[in-house]
Amino acid sequence: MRHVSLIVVIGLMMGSLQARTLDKAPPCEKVAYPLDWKRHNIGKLWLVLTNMGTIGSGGEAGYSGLAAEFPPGSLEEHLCGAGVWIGAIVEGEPYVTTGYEGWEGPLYECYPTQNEWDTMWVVETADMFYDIPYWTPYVKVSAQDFVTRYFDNTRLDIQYHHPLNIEIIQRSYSWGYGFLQDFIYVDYKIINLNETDTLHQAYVGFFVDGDVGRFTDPAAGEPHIWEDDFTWFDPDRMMAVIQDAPGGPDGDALSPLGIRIIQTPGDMSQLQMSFHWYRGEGSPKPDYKRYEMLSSAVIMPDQTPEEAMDTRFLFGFGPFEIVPGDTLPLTVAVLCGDGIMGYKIVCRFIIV
Ligand SMILES: [Ca+2]
Ligand SMILES: [Ca+2]
Ligand SMILES: [Ca+2]
Repeated sequence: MRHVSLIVVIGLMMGSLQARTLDKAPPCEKVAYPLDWKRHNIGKLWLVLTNMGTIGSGGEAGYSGLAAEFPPGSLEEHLCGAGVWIGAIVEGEPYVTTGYEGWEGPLYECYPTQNEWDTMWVVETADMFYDIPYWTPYVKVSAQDFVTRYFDNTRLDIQYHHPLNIEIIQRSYSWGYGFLQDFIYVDYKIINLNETDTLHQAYVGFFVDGDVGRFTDPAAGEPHIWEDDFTWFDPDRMMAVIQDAPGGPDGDALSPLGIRIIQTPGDMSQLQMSFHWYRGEGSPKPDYKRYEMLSSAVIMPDQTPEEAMDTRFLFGFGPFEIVPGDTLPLTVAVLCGDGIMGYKIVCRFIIV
């Protein structure tokens, strides 16, 4: 469930106003940043992504509606909001860039540039040439590719935000047949833009505030689907999952939602993973606490259905060393399935 502090809202408004004042030079009345969202709608998981590092949470990019509906038309929601986090040690200090954080804020720390083409590119036709300035020529890989990029140093007016100086190129892709319909792959290329600073002991994380259940009235938020969810971790599959408990205000949801590591550089069996679940009030802040959680190597015991609540989790993995100019590439999958058995079958077939 969303919780936005007034201070953060005012801060964002002021940031936006300042940015607009500075943005008088460009020829047309464009917005300060070309924030954008797109929704995968070719398979059974209709998932929204943005050019801000968020998964599902498209509010600032102008999206309102279901964030992760499975199956289409069911009104079964799975996400309040999620986002990629990158933490690293720079000159001895830990910093974390948060694509989305749903409670303490800053809610968003990643933005595209002001170039009008820095929106989300939709690539659905094989024989077209897509002149994506930072990825050309672009060759499509699925039935529906979305390509975008953002930076953690576009906006320097975000309170409490200390940029790592990274660029992230993001590509999500999906298909519309067989078990491939049940998940979306997301590639990230995390580029260290610093001239001299290596990002030491870097960890990547996914913060997921899942709200899982079937709405009757999504606009009114009825019923309160978020009140009876629980999270669990599968270390063998390198996957963190949120699931609806049976009964409760929203009855029985069909599908859980999981985030699974598919590919990283190096020996994946040596990855150090962490998994924490908590209520909104338990959200880590400031950056050094976020970094501690990302890098802790602690796997909390699974939450039981009896412990179901409005829960959220942080799933971290690393470490990586990213030298100046270098790129850390990785791939995750966002998964749903036809019931918990269907979900486990999808996990068995997914390509790792
Ligand atoms: Ca629920
Ligand atoms: Ca339920
Ligand atoms: Ca939740």
